[in-house]
Amino acid sequence: MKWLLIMLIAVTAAGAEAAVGKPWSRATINGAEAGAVFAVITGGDADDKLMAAESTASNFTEVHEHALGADGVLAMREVQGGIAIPAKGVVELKPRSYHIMLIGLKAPLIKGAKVPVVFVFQRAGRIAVEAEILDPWAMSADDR
Ligand SMILES: [Cu+2]
Repeated sequence: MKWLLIMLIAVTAAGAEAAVGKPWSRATINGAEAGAVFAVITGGDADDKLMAAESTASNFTEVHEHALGADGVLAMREVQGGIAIPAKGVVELKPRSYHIMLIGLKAPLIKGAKVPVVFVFQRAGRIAVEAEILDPWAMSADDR
């Protein structure tokens, strides 16, 4: 009983860390060699940052954002310095916004299958998830 109490106190003291919910991706079509992964990230008790992502499904994995380029065209690019995850906040990775880019897919993403992704946070560390692969035109985790 005593050790349990000590463990509970330790967990409480450590506080809640950022979490990755509802990870999803889109099936690739026509042999596309890139894919995107989306999710809802909820902040922990302290500010955090999503620094990077990794996946065994692609040769390169980057954290991307959509932003207006100098030419006025909305384009995606790698996020510099990570995505801020405010304490208790919610940051959604979604189409036309932040996303994890899988570059150089080793195999097509098939609807109904799952793709492994590791989210790397400054505080929360590495969080491994399996993103569900939805329709190629899905716009949210609820599109099936
Ligand atoms: Cu991208």
